[in-house]
Amino acid sequence: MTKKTILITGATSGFGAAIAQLFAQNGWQLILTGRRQQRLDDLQKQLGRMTNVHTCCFDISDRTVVEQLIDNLPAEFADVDVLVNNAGLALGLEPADQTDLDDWDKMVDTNIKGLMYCTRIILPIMKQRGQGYIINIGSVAGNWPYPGGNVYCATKAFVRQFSLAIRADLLGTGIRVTNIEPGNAETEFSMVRFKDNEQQAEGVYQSTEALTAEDIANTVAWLVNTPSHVNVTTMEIMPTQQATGPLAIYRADH
Ligand code: NDP
Ligand code: 8X3
Repeated sequence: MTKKTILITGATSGFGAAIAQLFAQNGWQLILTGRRQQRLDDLQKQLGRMTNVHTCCFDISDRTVVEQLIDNLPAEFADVDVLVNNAGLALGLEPADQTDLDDWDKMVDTNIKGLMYCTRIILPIMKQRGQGYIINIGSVAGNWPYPGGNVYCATKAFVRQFSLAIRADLLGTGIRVTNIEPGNAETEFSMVRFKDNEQQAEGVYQSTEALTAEDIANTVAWLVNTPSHVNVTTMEIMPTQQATGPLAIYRADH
């Protein structure tokens, strides 16, 4: 029987790496992307013992390179069954008037444009086959803004609305779309956000029990195994130890 194929962007750490591991164990063949060649080589070596693995090292915000991905796919990987648009990042937690504009650009280029490009190149393959599943990794940040979240929150709100809107386009095609919206999860996310400041990054997970990358991988596997007539539109997943807070009120006398 032909193996099913999953394309995971940002497979070199965190959620992406955990999804790759789980799907390899479950007998899927993998297309794995990221910018760190060494990590991709390590994944190829490790997971290649279990299944067929094709790795592509590129920056998803580079449209030309993303467009070449399809042309360079070996024939046996061409029928992509599932695309997990996972690659993404937050940079900084400063108030909007103090942020580095380069950080804003990078979040928009990666979380919005990169996700758009990957979706656009894969959709025709799925449409032609009359099946497929796009799983976007949004965030609670797309629903619940917080101080310093500014552009990161906005990029994840884009992911939510884009997911809903392409579902509307894809009605009748057999292609499913889900936006997973995780809350606090312990990965390299905070080291990236705080630019390798370990103390700040560790503080995010201190004295609480965050989600793990495996929690999200299990969620992706569960979604993919739902019957093809079922489409889970949105899934917000928080750690038990996380909840929304009250609206803030500024009081001039404090
Ligand atoms: P990690 O930092 O561990 O992983 C991020 C992945 O994205 C890496 O594999 C990285 O690979 C890849 N990536 C980042 N930028 C680019 C780029 N320009 N081109 C290609 N690949 C890129 O974080 P997570 O696993 O936590 O994050 C995965 C997704 O989950 C992100 O979209 C994030 O916003 C989202 N998320 C995370 C939450 C959390 O609390 N951890 C909660 C909610 C959502 P490389 O560096 O090799 O390019
Ligand atoms: C990551 C979760 O709350 O740090 O998307 O934005 S949060």
